[in-house]
Amino acid sequence: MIIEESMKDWLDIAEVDVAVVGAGPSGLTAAYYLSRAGLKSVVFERRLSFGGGIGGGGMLYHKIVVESSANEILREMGCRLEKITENLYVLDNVDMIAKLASAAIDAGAKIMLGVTVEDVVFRDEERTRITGVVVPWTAVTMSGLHVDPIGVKARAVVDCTGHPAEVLSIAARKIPRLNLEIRGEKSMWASESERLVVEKTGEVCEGLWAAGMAVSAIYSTPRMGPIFGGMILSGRKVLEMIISKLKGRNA
Ligand code: 48H
Repeated sequence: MIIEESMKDWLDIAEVDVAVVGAGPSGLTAAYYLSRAGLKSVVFERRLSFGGGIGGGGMLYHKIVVESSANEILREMGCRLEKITENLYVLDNVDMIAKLASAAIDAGAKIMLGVTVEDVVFRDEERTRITGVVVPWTAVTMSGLHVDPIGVKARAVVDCTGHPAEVLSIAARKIPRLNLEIRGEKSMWASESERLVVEKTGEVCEGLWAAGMAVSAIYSTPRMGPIFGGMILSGRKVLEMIISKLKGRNA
């Protein structure tokens, strides 16, 4: 029964509208909005848990800070926030992890744990286009066994892997025609970073999008420390952009 039901899910996600890589704050928010908008979405998460950097709070203290612009979104997803100053709200890391994941799952997103995205699928057309991701089990990657992975087709792939921007880095290294360079984030400047990470969220090359800290890594914007509002707003923005892109492609 476990195998049969799991296989049904794998068959279902063999081809999706959007493959989100990473179940941190930006990935879970993106998955929530994408699924709510009716797009078939899957989140591949390397670890056996979701939340990404949320669990570490601020230097392991368990409170998370967000700006008022993200407060509404987090409330909508069920989080309990406390207003501290005119523009800043705090909440518990575990509250945020649980509610973000729950909201994304209830909206219809499939979150697959223990699956690492180790490559992308591409096509060289007029422009190079990313058409999916390549996934082994994380356990296989860790064991070093030679097991060839499978490809999952996606109309859009969103890199939500945080600081290392893993999917973008792979594409940059293995598809030189894309001319991508991952220079990494700059040192800390919180307010500027929060603004830029949202402003620069979007499609990096045909079919491959960036949200969250991956945006910071590719555009070399400053880091913000444990302020998570930009991650949430970035996750929502990517949905709006993907919808208008996919609609345009269908038209
Ligand atoms: C499958 C993968 C892979 C892979 C990684 O790090 P995250 O929390 O990412 P964001 O961008 O949603 O949030 C960033 C935030 O947590 C943070 O670090 C901030 C705000 N820092 C500021 C500062 O100044 O330090 O989550 C990424 C998730 C993790 O769960 C990884 O395990 C997962 O992606 N992941 N999953 N395949 N190749 N790479």
